[in-house]
Amino acid sequence: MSKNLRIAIQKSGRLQEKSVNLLRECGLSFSNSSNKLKASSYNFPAEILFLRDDDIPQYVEDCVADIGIIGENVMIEKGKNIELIEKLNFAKCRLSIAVPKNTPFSSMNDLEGKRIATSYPVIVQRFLDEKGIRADIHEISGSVEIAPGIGLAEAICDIVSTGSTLLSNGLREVETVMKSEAVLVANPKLDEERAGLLEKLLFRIKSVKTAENNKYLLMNVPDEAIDEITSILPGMKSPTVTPLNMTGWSSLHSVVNENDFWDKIDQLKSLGAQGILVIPIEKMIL
Ligand code: PRT
Ligand code: ZN
Repeated sequence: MSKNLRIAIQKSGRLQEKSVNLLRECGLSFSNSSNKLKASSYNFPAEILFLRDDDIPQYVEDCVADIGIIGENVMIEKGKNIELIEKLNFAKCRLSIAVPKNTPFSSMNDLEGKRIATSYPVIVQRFLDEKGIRADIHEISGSVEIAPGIGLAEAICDIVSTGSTLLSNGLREVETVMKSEAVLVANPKLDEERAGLLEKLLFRIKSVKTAENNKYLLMNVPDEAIDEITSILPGMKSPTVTPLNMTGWSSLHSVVNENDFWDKIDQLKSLGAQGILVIPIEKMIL
């Protein structure tokens, strides 16, 4: 009997929806009802396991799941024997040290001998060791941001994304310990069949990621500007140019990266491009 790739994703929480969407964009269809523990994909040999994110590293190490999607912070904190396969570009955040907003802070040395509340004791301890600082780590599992207010700690180390939780609790971010995003992890010893399935899925994930980072551009350009526009919009090979039913004008199609998107648009406008349409790309196979 041929094997399934067992994929562990978060059952509910911040990673859930995007993990499901990513797998669906990779062409896996499966039912996603919140009370289920697992679901089979109808059209790809995969089984999706819905778990708490904290448990995923252990399950992947133990071969209960072959691969999983978790935050990099959880991957590092758990320290299991699992492999980081691909960063996934969502659930971006950072793990930061914060102190009450009126507490003076000039460097981590100010935390020598102090108490730091966190849900990430391993990562914080490693960070303190690197800096040569001795502090007491108080592990708490939730609502870390209230620790200084109730006298449990002088500082905290927690996940920050917009910063509004810190702000509303009268805290100030003073040091970034690590950056994190969702990552695909795998058991390092997958058998050949499952490693092949992972390879196939990874190819699809990369196509989805590339597509997300690129836009399809369509515009009308004066013929005399085509050469210059081609040089700033190389596209995947070179742009497609077709004549318009109007002398001196053509339609030009190309692909542009999200990172320098607005710069390119400014350049195109100054070269006389008109009627620029920007279209999302669903998949991009390079
Ligand atoms: O139930 P389960 O154990 O599966 O879920 P969980 O409650 O442990 O995790 P969940 O769903 O909260 O987060 C899953 C992962 O999302 C984390 O491990 C991070 O990798 C990532 N992530 C991204 C975040 C955030 N952004 C985030 N903002 N995780 C938590 N937060 C919390 C943070 O703890 C703090 O309370 O949001 C608050 C800060 O947000 P801002 O926007 O106010 O700064
Ligand atoms: Zn969790």
